[in-house]
Amino acid sequence: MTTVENNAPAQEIGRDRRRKEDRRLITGRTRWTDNQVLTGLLHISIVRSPFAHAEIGSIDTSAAKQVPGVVAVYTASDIGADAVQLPCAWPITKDMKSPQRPALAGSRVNFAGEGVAVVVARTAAAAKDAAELVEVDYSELEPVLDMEEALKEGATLVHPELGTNENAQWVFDSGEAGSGGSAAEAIAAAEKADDQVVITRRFRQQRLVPVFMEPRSTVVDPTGEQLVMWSSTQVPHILKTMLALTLGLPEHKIRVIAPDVGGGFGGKIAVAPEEVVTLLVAQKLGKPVKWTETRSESLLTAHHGRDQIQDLTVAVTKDGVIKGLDVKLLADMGAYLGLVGPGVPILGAFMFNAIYKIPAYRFDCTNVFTTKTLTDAYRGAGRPEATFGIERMMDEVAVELGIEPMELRKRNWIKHEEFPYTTVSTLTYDTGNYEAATDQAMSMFDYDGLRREQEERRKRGDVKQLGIGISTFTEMCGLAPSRVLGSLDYGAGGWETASIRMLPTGKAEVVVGVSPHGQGHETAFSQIIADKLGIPFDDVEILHGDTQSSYRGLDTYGSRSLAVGGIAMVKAAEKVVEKAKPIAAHMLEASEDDIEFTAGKFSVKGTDKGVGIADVALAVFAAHDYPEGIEPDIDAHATFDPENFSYPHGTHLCAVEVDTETGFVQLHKYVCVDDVGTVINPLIVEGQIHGGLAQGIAQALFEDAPYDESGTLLSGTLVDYTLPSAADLINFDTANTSTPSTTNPLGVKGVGEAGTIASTPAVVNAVLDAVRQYGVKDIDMPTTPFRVWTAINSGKGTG
Ligand code: MCN
Repeated sequence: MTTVENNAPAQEIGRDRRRKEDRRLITGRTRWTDNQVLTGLLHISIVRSPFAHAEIGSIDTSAAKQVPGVVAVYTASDIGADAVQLPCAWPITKDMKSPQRPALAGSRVNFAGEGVAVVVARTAAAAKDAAELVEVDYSELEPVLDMEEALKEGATLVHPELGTNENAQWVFDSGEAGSGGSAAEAIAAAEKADDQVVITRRFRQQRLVPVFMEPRSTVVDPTGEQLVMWSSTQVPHILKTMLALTLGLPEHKIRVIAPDVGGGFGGKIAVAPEEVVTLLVAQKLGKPVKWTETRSESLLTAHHGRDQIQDLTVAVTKDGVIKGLDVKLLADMGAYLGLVGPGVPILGAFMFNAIYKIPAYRFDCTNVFTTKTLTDAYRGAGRPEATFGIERMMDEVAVELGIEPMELRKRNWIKHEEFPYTTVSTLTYDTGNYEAATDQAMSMFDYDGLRREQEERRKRGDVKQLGIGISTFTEMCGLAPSRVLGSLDYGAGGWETASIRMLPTGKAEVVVGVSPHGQGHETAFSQIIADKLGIPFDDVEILHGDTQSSYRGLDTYGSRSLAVGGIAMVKAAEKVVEKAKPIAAHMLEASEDDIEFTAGKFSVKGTDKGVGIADVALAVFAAHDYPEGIEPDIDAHATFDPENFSYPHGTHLCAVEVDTETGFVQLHKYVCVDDVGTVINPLIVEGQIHGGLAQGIAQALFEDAPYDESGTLLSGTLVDYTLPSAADLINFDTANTSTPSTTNPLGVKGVGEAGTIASTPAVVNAVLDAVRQYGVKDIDMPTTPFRVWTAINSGKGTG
């Protein structure tokens, strides 16, 4: 891969630019939220419950108040934190049960780690020391830990006032929707037919923690005309509006700044209780206040991801053609509802049918409250879970029917000539070519060669057995379209905005509504603007993450920033050119109809007369001589709301070596070929895929956030939560095919979640492929050496 240095001439789109933001990000020259220093800044530490479920009796703050440097100690009611209702923006059904979620618990705690009091001090260290001295009198209640038990009659209730532990049930039935047949009928028919079988499997999605590099941090300054909040958030715009709605503050008096943010992976899509507590304390004292979490606090209280039980049933002909799919999910919400938590499993409803032509489909999801940390979006949100379910199932069907697993997939997938294709779950996939991506992946992987090697190792009875795993995937991303999200009862639209400010010297400031937390937006977006305005890459500045300069936006998640925000930029650039054209014509003393714009230059057709866009920007600034009836202004603003999602897809192939004596799984080879439509920056796309793969593989092999029987999180440190390092992974062989999206003018599809989605089932399928010969049927994730060893030795598996 070649890398060009900055300042090279256009064509920028498609070029491997090194990320211009990285110098500042990795050399400490940036300002993270925790680096904000304000005069008189106070620090807070939150006192957290060690119990999963308990009544709060008295709280004794006297010892904490004696610690030198402590300014105040507040319980929930002292600052009104118990009366707050933190928002959930995705009420998935009209009668969804929604408990009150306070910023600090007043009378009862519902998960270990929930805040009950806050210490304010002159230093962060004093606040932490004093927090340990706050005495809380708890009366323990029974924890609620198991989703199936929680739904039984007579179960202890997390929120007794709701009368149930069920948050909501959400059902899609293609028979009723008219997008396919009845899955129940297809399954009943298959049970009777000689040439069909019915296969049922249960899979578990363990709990994961979106471990971002920069822990969450918030600074609130209430001393100016506006209340200013800096926060390491993914959603500064949503946060601002939600703070106004939740706390009854005038929205125009709030400014939220997300400075450089060190990772989010969905974990910073929130209106966090700690953000609200920091604000309430700052308001109470009239002083700037900072909260920065410790790593353990982060693992315990920042929202978790996944945590589902999936029951899948397929009806399939004996030659491998799927006739019907029934999916029943239980999704653990934890103790409260996060910003979009209830909707996360529902996103999966549209993806269980994946790239396959499934004629009948039913999806039935029940969200359940337990006394655990709440769950919400984690990279892929709903789509990795669905992809795992269907891709594990495809392998199970292949084994049952004795059909080669890739061949089985081919018998069911949508062929490239069938696009656009409307699926059984009602989405219309605009473009894709599963055959092309798969052919390339198979040849890069040397699939046949590895199958031969696998056979030889089996025959020899090697200690290290080879397993080969396949996963294909597609995902709906680029969240938007507002109309579709609206039909899902999602509380916000899905549009995105961009403004271009042309400076007198011909440079462009581009203000965007999305904001990065590691995705390289400043580089990729500069490439787009450089091409569209025909100005040098280095002449573009991307401004983001401050609701004062970017007053309208819906932020970054769902791999939407390019496919939605990037298009708003293109539209704004087109408007700049449109506005500049009459002025250029005037400067060139030509008719506007005779002017054409190419590579940054307005020229008179058929002549060599022309002016650059920078000349027009200067003329507009000087504004001595411009056409009648035209404003001296070529700045532009645009909003884009696509009609459809974008649908990246790919084929991932994984080979693992399983040590049959120890159960240790070593990655042997990993190939993925992804189709993300037009690629703006191949280097960034590759980086996104690599990061996604690391997280998806980590779910398969390493990460887990389990609770003990008292409701205590067992992975509250990075010693216990097994985040993989580079040493645990291998070099990935990645490549792209491209079928440009027709839902946006750049033809792009999102990439931010792609790697995470397909990699988990590819790895688990590979592990099982290695050990099925010992009678193993399934192994729960993560497939740790202990689980693999136990499965091999019991011949049953742990699933
Ligand atoms: N890109 C491109 N060509 C394409 C698609 C994307 O050049 N065809 C570039 C984009 O210009 C952008 C990057 O790839 O610089 C990712 O783009 P996109 O797919 O639009 O995703 P978003 O920018 O909206 O990022 C969100 C996505 C999500 S949902 C999670 S979770 C995630 C992810 O991005 N969290 C991340 N990637 C992450 N990367 C880092 N380093 N840290 C996180 O927390």
